[in-house]
Amino acid sequence: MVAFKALAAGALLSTLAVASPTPGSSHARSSSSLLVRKEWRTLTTTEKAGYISAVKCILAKPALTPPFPDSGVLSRYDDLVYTHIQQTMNIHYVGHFLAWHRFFTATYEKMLRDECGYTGAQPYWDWTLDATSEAAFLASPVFDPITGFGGNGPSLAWDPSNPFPEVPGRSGGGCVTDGPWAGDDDVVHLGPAASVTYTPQCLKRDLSPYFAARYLGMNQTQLTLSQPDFGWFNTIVEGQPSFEASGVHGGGHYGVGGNMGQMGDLYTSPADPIFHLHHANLDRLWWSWQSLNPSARLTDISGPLFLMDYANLAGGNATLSTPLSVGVSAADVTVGDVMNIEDCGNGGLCYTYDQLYTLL
Ligand SMILES: [Cu+2]
Repeated sequence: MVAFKALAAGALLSTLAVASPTPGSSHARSSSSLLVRKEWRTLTTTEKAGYISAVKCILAKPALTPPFPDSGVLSRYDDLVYTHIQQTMNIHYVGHFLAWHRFFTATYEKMLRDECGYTGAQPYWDWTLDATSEAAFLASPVFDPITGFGGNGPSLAWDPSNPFPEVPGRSGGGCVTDGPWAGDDDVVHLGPAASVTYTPQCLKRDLSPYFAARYLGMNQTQLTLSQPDFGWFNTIVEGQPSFEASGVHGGGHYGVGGNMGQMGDLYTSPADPIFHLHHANLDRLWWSWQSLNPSARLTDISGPLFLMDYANLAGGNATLSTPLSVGVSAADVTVGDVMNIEDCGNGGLCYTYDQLYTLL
């Protein structure tokens, strides 16, 4: 087990600090066309409804992935879940983890806009606002039954013979009982785990307010933001594959998905629409970190090409030339293509955030 040099350093402060977006570089950019991503709770009720109805639309649009026997890839939404499942072992615990997920959620945002008439930007979920206590987490606006994504599933016991360790503090596990997908037994078609054959499932959540409060607070966020280079930044975001040493990435996945919810499934996690709000905030945290020193950090990338290959025994490190693919939903790009979110040049991502994290 690696001892993180940074774990001793964190200044534990709990107030949210924000700043205006910092222009990233001199790339061609038209500020009028930059999409500005906002925090979920700051959207109007109408904007929230517009987003959720676009998600429902993309869940219903026919897939583009070529059919295969017993395919569970039925919708455009499934196209993205499918490519995430197929690439799971190549896009986590690697140097291009954040770049791939940045591209993934930007592709989803583009699909909602281009294919479902959504006019806003991808919202983010600033979990530091909710991880102040277990009760505050449970009361998060993202779980609102009317204006959010619904809440927890009913509590199901954990089978002690399951070899996978139990997520500490998990409290649900069943089908969500309120919100836009309550009562729908066929909202998820893929998984569990790496299964890609059609398996109709409800949306499940297994909230752990304990886990969320432990790993999604401002202290953990500040610890992440204070890292000196990309290698350390990415290492602290991802944390260790242990419930005793998570980072903010696992904090959101296991805080929402526990063991039995889709968000806690490394492969199928994008099946829960909250995935993209969580990953938008991870992306915002990376952009906040980049914006603290753009001249160095718009090109700073490192970390293994292969899963947890930190000693480079299987291969080299990710570079700006490392290719990224999200399957049928977008043309392939490279890590270098997604380093600057405010790049509105040819094929650039061309979005930004209304507020960034700052070092406290
Ligand atoms: Cu992922």
